Amino acid sequence: MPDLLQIGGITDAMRDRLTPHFTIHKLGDGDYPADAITHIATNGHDGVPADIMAACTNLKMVSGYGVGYDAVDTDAAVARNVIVTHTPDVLNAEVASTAVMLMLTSFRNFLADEAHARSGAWERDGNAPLSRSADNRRVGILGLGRIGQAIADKLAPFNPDIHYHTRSQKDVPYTYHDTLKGMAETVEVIICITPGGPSTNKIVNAEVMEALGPDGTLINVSRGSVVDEEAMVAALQSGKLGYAALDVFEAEPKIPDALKTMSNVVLLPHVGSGTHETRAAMGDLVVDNLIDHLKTGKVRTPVPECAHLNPA
Ligand code: A2R
Repeated sequence: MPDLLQIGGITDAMRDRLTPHFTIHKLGDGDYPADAITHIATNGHDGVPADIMAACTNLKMVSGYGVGYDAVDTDAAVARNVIVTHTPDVLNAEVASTAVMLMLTSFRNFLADEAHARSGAWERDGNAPLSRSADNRRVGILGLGRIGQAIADKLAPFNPDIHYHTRSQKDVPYTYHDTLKGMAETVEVIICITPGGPSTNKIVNAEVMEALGPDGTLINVSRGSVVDEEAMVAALQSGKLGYAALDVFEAEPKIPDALKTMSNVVLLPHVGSGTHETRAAMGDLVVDNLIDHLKTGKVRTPVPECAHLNPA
């Protein structure tokens, strides 16, 4: 059987489907036969470290769990005809739900309200303070792709005025901004849902956050690297940026301590796609790609950079 290197965890369901087809070597569980490895299963966080990619001289395919693949060097993979796959689409609805819930939680101040109810403060001190309505807002989506569109769709009942910034204008009924700063000056909320990697590194910088302003809300469900985290902490502390609701961070699982004490911030531990149902669908697609590659040489969901390596 071909040898598969497992980087990070896999579910029992994934292992059950893989074991009839592959000999699985888990990275970190002793030596693995680097020369024999033809397939790697990994995730968006761990990717494939450069030394492992180099050591696996017979590598043919990398199957990634998650839609983001910024932790895999696709140039190095393509140079060696290694096809890389990811798990797009199956998580669109879940990540969109996370983005919408972050927006609702931030605007309606539900975490403080919940604490007010739970702590007995309602009986002791009276009603909780009023919050901001999440309805009728000008919402800017940074990255209007598969998930960005799902977020726009899921927000529709809240009657938003949707704006977006991408590198190229899309055929959609929303207001396009060719600069992120221009969008930040116009909207009340920015929801980040671009890929990570060099082209989006810290594009939400101090200037953009100041343009969003003291009443503005920054929501990030993409990658921590998209936002200049240090500048965000400073902008929230000084009041130049009003609010933040974050599922992702620069150095996960580390979250800057300063954020943990701020009442104008909502923090989640990167759970955008983290439900049993969606993670099972992602796991199935990881395995489908691996088994299809083994049987037919063709994969279901190559990353765009590797699409030309997939047989027609
Ligand atoms: O710029 P375009 O026309 O390529 O539009 C893409 C946009 N995008 C960017 N927008 C502004 N500046 C950039 N440097 C930039 N790079 C890409 O992000 C497109 O509208 C969107 C990405 O859409 P999809 O490729 O369909 O990705 P999907 O499935 O929505 O997932 C987005 C990301 C993942 O890569 C994970 O990092 C994260 O969500 O969970």
